[in-house]
Amino acid sequence: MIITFLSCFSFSAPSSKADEQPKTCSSKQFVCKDQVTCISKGWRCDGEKDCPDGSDESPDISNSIMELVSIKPHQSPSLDTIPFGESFTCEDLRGHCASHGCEIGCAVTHDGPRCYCGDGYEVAADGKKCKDFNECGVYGTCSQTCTNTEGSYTCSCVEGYLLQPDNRSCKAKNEPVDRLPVLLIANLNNIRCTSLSGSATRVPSIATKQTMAMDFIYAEETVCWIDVGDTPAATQLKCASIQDLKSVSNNRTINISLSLHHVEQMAIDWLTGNFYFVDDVDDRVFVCNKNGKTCVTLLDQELYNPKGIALDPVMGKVFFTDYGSTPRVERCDMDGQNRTKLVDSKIVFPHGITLDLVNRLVYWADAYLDYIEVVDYEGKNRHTIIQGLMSGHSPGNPVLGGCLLRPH
Ligand SMILES: *[C@@H]1O[C@H](CO)[C@@H](O)[C@H](O)[C@H]1NC(C)=O
Ligand SMILES: *[C@@H]1O[C@H](CO)[C@@H](O)[C@H](O)[C@H]1NC(C)=O
Ligand SMILES: *[C@@H]1O[C@H](CO)[C@@H](O)[C@H](O)[C@H]1NC(C)=O
Ligand SMILES: *[C@@H]1O[C@H](CO)[C@@H](O)[C@H](O)[C@H]1NC(C)=O
Ligand SMILES: [Ca+2]
Repeated sequence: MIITFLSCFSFSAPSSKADEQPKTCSSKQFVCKDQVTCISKGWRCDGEKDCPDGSDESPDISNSIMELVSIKPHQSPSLDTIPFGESFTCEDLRGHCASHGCEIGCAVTHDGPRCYCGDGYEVAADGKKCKDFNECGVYGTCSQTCTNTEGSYTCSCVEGYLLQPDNRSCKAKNEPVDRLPVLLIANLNNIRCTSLSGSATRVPSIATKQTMAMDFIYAEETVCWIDVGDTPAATQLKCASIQDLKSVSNNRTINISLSLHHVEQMAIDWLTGNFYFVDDVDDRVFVCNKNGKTCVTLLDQELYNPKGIALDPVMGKVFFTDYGSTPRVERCDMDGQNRTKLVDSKIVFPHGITLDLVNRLVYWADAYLDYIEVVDYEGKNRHTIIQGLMSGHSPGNPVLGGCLLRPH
């Protein structure tokens, strides 16, 4: 909720003043009566003369200075202003507030005086007192665990993660410490391991044909990918071990009884070693066991172009995207049961999908609407993370498939 306030509340007056005298004032500034000096709008009616002619404190201050100020209820007033045409004087404003009985701060709005509170507080139900604002109720306050406190909040991290200097973000610990985070990047010719720190350690690359999908089993230091061949039979699931991120070994093909030729994405259940695939031509989601001998189709009804897949083996959930007549983000159990729509509005071309396993959130990218958004496992609390990220990329471009090696 945003409450709009009229300006002219008592800001504490900054003592420094602009040396220059620009002829055009920005929308956040007040033009003094001399028509030359620009001062911060927050300096008006604060009991201190900031304009050379004192017009910012003039008792007959004209309606030209009256503007609406938007503030969030739990924050101090900001200076985002909208023109507002009613005539008040500084005295009027102070008079209105004097009798209003605000605990902390008062501002005059077109509905009369309104109280506001400092950072970390919001106006209580009586409209006058201030009470703690629950920051943890706001999406994105902390990257993992949030604890509300009186007037503030604290963020903490789950096991395996370290709180960062911003006191809000969590980063995976390197455990063991000599196992550095690595980015795997697949392109037309190889899968390359790149050190995230940019250090010059020699990291191996695996020669491939065209890699369509890729995932990593952290505990086994194994990367698996689909090598697309010219024919369905030549399209194979391959895996290789990258020991200590130094050498590639146990380079192998896993024979899969179902065709992988049109598989868009895959995900490995690191608890069972099962492989999950989405095929956007045969329009199905299927799963194969670790040795590829047994494959089962999980879903093949009401799927039009399944594109992305992500797993939460601990919760036993599969998440996937589908586009076509009704683009969607969906969820089901790892056996295909309990299929549930999470998102089916404001979505056109959902592509990649990934999970925040700690906070149980689902992120997906829409290549047409050009956003990355997030919902919880129930499809609620939807937010836009990035808008306009992929401008310039067309959905058909071979986008690099990267995946971060981190403890699951
Ligand atoms: C994080 O918390 C520490 C200890 O409470 C404090 O010294 C530091 O200033 C905080 N950092 C930020 C960015 O708020
Ligand atoms: C993996 O095996 C294939 C075929 O055996 C071989 O062509 C390829 O070079 C091997 N790649 C690595 C990185 O060992
Ligand atoms: C996979 O199939 C090929 C022939 O189709 C066979 O030569 C190979 O031994 C099989 N590999 C495994 C691990 O079964
Ligand atoms: C999933 O389905 C099973 C039975 O099919 C049921 O017992 C369970 O409560 C369902 N879970 C959810 C989250 O709907
Ligand atoms: Ca609080």
